[in-house]
Amino acid sequence: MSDALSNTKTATKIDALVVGAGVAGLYQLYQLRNMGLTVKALDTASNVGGTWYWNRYPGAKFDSEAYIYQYLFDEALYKNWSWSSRFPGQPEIERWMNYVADSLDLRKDILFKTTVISAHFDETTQRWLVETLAGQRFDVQYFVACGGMLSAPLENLFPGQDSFKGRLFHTARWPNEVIDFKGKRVGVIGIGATGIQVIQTIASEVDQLKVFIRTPQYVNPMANPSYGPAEVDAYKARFEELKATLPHTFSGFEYDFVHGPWKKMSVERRQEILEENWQHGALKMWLATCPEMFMDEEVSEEISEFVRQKMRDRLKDPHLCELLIPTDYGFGTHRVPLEHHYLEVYHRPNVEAISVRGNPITEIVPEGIKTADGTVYALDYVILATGFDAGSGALTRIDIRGREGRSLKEEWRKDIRTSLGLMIHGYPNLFTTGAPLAPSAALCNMTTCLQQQTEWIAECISNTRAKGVKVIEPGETFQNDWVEHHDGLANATLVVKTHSWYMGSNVEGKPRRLLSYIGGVGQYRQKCSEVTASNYAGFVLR
Ligand code: NA7
Repeated sequence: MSDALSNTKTATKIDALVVGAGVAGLYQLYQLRNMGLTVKALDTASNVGGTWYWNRYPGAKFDSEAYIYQYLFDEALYKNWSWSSRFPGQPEIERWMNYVADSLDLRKDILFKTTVISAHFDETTQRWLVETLAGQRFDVQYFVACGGMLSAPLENLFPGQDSFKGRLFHTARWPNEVIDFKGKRVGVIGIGATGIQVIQTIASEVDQLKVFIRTPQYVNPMANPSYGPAEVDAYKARFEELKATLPHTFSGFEYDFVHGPWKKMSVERRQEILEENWQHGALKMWLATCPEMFMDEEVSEEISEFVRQKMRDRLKDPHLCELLIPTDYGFGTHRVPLEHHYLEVYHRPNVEAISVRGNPITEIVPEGIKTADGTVYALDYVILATGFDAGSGALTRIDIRGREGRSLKEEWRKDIRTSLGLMIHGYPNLFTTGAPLAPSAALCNMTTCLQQQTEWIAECISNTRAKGVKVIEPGETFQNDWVEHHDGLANATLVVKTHSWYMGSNVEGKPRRLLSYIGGVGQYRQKCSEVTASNYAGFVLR
């Protein structure tokens, strides 16, 4: 333990500390406070929102239906908010998160502009000592990390970034100001869900847009109708139904696999289903066509080819098709972005798609982006839509030390292991949401899963306190069994063969493992409930 942390005299002593004031952190704070605990939430941001505070880049919006993304624990909270469309943009989502914080009177217990830098478990007191960047200290029984699955941006990727004469942005650290793109030469690196939203939004504004493409991306057009009073009333009337069904589907959305064995259906019927799901204009095509898409090479190829043809029909130009249509991995084996006229952007005369697959970006120079062949692309703005150190990054960017001084960062450098993504062996009373080995953002509608996880945590704390238990920690065997179960499911799928943040392969040196549980949201929930019902069998309670 550091000298600073060993000095507990100046530490604020409370029951629980929550990291993060996003979807998970807000609800976790609310629950723990309602249980009578003294609790504070800390956030680096200057306001609530988490993901929806940071990701204010042009075109940022939901890929989950708004009425599905809302919390379902409080009917009034749900019904007193109305969305303007099926997939609204970031400003509206940020307003909603502020509405939640105000409605639940959460602000009084949140410290903004406060970054947790370390959390050390003190074996003498059996409590966590948490320190912030500004030197504040907290002495807490429960350390609840709700820092987000996609919150540690990959910002410093290229040598020479500081030398760039123009402005350089990472999408997840977008400034809270209007950026004028008129007359600007802009380079975007990355075509994940984020890059696509940026590109389709700014293409018509900029003077020149250069898109640097390493891996082609399957896309699915978004249908985004506006909502008037009739539509709003209709989805609000489904509150009870949504509450009853969402937690039990494969992905926490309202749709699920319903068609039975894929190969038993006729080719015509399969095409009909694909067309229907395609026209649905949401993530249904990906998350509710058939489970075989994730397991069976033939089915994967059939569905991938359907999507490729849709893309060819729009792109037309063979060169663009070659650049932008994936051929070496299956549709849905990583996140499928929704888009709106994105492919058509490449037909604009001011837009150029540049493949950096065999000719990687080597550095950022004062004038712009330089590739391995020596070409310098002169730019005014560089936009890094380069993603995140997902799942583990929010936790390893904090110096977390468990029993016997073990370092989470060091341990996860070798192997990323958790128990249900909710706790970690060796780290008593550390609770996590959106962490590896739970469904999380990759394979779940985020709010469905975060509600379930924060409720499990609150119940665990309540149950153990009621029994006079001070400390709970998953046993090594429990954790090994969970990792084995998780890997068993993951390794039977095609997802583990595809490069992406899902596998941690977007971060150099990160151990490769499917970060999200692929057994389904319903099954995950059941397994968590079984642990609770068994009075935490396999966990050590002291
Ligand atoms: P993603 O999905 O991780 O996408 C990052 C993109 O950046 C992807 O196209 C990468 O190409 C590209 N990238 C990263 N590094 C480089 C370098 N060095 N050169 C060229 N291209 C690079 O992040 P997003 O922010 O779009 O989305 C993350 C999640 O947020 C998303 O899945 C949703 O759940 C919400 P690559 O594929 O690695 O070749």
